Amino acid sequence: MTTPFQPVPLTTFERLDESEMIARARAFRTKMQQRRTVREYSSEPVPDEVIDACIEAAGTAPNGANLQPWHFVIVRDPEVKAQIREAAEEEEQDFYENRAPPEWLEALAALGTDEHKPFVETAPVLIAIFAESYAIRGDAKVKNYYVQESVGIATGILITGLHHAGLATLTHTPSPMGFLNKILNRPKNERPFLLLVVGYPASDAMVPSITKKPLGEITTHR
Ligand code: IYR
Repeated sequence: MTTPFQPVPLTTFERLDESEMIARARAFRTKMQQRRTVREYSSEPVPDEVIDACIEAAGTAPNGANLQPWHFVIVRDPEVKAQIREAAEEEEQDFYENRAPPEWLEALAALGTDEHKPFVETAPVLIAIFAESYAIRGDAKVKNYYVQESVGIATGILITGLHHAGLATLTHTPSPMGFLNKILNRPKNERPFLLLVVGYPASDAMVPSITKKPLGEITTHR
């Protein structure tokens, strides 16, 4: 069953003056330069409306064949957070003690991360992001395309939206993350992509002293 191509006029594109474009791009850059990954959270609750609107924004992401291969589980229940923390710390302990090669630990040294993940319980919201490797329609498996790219772009929009709305985030990637399917009761066509920790920073939150590569280092003109 193929859906026919039925184009409609583009009505939402906003053409701006060049000066306005430059001003907006620079203001956006400044805003994004203020984003920091936060590992110390206040337990203060955050508005549901903010989370919902940002997830709806994430759901606008360009994606393979518009199949929208993502699912977001919003976790607020302290008991579920505790289960996730326990499972994540178990994997992380094995990672830091046994599985991580020395060069990986060396690359992480400047971030000060370790196997302890108190933020999983402290932060008011966790968003577990799942990538649908395939969809299920009736009894049939339907293939999805560019799943990693699609979910990665959606996640970027989500992180940007939450930052823009005044919340801090942490992209947590306990590895492997299969425990999220069990705890959150998600089907096996969904693979855990990332656990996004969301909330307000603790009043005394500290962040690593790191910098971003300058423009000249991340670009080439041809
Ligand atoms: N998943 C581990 C290790 C870790 C890996 C990378 I790459 C980071 O940028 C940060 C942490 C952890 O969450 O501690």
